[in-house]
Parts: sequence; structure tokens; C-alpha cells
Amino acid sequence: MDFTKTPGWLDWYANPSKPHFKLPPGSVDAHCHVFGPGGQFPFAPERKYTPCDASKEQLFALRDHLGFDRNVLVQATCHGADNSALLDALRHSNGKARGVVTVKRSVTDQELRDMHAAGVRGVRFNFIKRLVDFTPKDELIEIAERIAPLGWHVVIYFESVDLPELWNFFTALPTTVVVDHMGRPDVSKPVDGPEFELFVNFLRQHSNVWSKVTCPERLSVSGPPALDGERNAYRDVVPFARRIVENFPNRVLWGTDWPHPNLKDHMPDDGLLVDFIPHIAVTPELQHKLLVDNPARLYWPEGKA
Ligand code: 0GY
Repeated sequence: MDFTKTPGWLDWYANPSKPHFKLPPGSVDAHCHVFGPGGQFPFAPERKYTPCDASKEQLFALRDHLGFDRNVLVQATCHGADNSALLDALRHSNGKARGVVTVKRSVTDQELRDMHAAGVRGVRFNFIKRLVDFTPKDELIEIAERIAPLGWHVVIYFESVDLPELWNFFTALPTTVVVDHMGRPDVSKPVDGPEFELFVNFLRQHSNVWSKVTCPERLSVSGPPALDGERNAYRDVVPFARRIVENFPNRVLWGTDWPHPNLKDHMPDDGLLVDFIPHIAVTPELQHKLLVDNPARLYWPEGKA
């Protein structure tokens, strides 16, 4: 099947630089996606955007180029609840990838067991209105209760302004809960202002909540972008990510977000994005927790593949 990319949508960066920051051995890129290829794994009819292709081979090549050991693949909304492309990538990863899927309440127990065998360890609930249609909360709770016995967790993606309304739902979830991209703070507001304080309190009060300190390229307002050799990119995001890393060092994850869906302003050089890490995790100890220990505990608790 042929697909036409959404107008204005930027392709992933073709020849990323080699990072100056040397990732510790065993580092995990804990948030990335595969898109199609559309000809093999068609995009979902209900999708809100049509991406360029980004295959498992291209993802694994990027992993090796940047110096990561393993990947966590997150189901992207352009594939809806058809996880075939993600599962195919997991099955071809030699145990070097785990996954987070999107399912509907119609998923069978056998399908969940098969996904677990392939390496799935979580489901994603997406509340970003530009990305998905509304799913009733009772359906999500039912799914959470079914995946909990498998030892899976729930990944949630929402905008910071929606946290007050979603708070009771999130805090009722029976699993570990991982927040995508720090709950998308408005980084033009103060890092100690009420909006981000609420997010910090969310983590402080709930020890089952983790955060990905990801996507500075999405959150940054004043840049500079990770392009043209810039090693101090996205300075305005640094205080937000640093605060989370330093206060919750055992509950943070980092990922590239390759192939960076929905970027229309600029596409980051993933090598320079890796060079963002030592600005938000400033000691070797914090870096090791963020990149190695935490993702290993959540996704490979049984030990190395
Ligand atoms: C991300 C961010 C985005 C998209 C998706 O599943 C998706 O389509 O997650 C976004 O547009 O903010 O995490 O990749």
C-alpha cells in the first residue's frame, strides 16, 4: 500500500553525528518507534498523521551508531492498536528490544501472552487530543487490571494542563506508571511554578510513578536546536529535566524518540541529542541510573539477554 506523508512533516535526520558523550555500557534508548514500512505494515485508518517509513533495521543501525545497547519501542498512534510492526521489530532484535503496545479491551488473553513472549512489558494510554480519539476510562482501567498480573506497566502521555483533571484516574492505576516527556511542561513557565510543581508532587506522592526525561526538541521554546554541532541544545528544558533526574534518580528513563513523529520546525541530529544527556544527568552515577539501571529494572528484570 502507498501512503502520502502528512504535509510539513519532517523526515528523521539521515546522517546523525557521533555523540561526544560516551554512553555507559548497557545504555537503553527507552523511547523510540518504528513506522511501517507502510508497504509491509500499513498505517491505521484512524491515524491523525501519516509518517515517513522508519524500519526496524534503520532503528537498530541508529542504536549501534549512537552506542546504545538496547531499545524500548513504544507503539506510535499512526499504527493505532495494530502492533504488528512493533512486534516484528521485537522478534528480530535478538532480545535487545522490549515494547510498549496499544490494545483495546477486545484483546484476548492469548494475544497478551504472545506479546509478552515477544518482549512487551507495557501498554500506552494516550490523552493527547491531536493524536488520538477519546477512549472511555472504564476501558482503560479494565486493560490496566488485565495487564497488571503479567508484571506490565502503563505508559501515559498527556499535556501538563490536563494533569489536574486526570490525576484521580492516574493515581488509581494498579501498576507502575511511566509518564512520557515529563508530562509535556510549558518550559516558558518557571521550573518552580505551580504547573511543574504539580507534576513534581505527582511523583513525590506516588512512588509507583516514573518519568521519561525525553523530548527536549518538542518542549523547547527558545532552543537552540540540536543541529550544526550544537552541544548545548535546548537549554530552556534543562532545569526541568534536571529537577526530575535529581529528585527521582531511580524513576527516570531517557530515549531518543526516534524517528521523532510530528516535528515540523526542525529535525534534531540524534548524535547531538545524546549530548543533551550530561546536561540533565550531571554525574556518572545519575547517568548510570538513567541510562542503564532504571530501564534494566523495568524492562529486563530477569537480567541481560
Ligand atoms: C512521541 C510523541 C508524539 C507522537 C506519538 O504515538 C505518537 O504518535 O507519541 C507527539 O506527536 O507528540 O512520543 O513520539
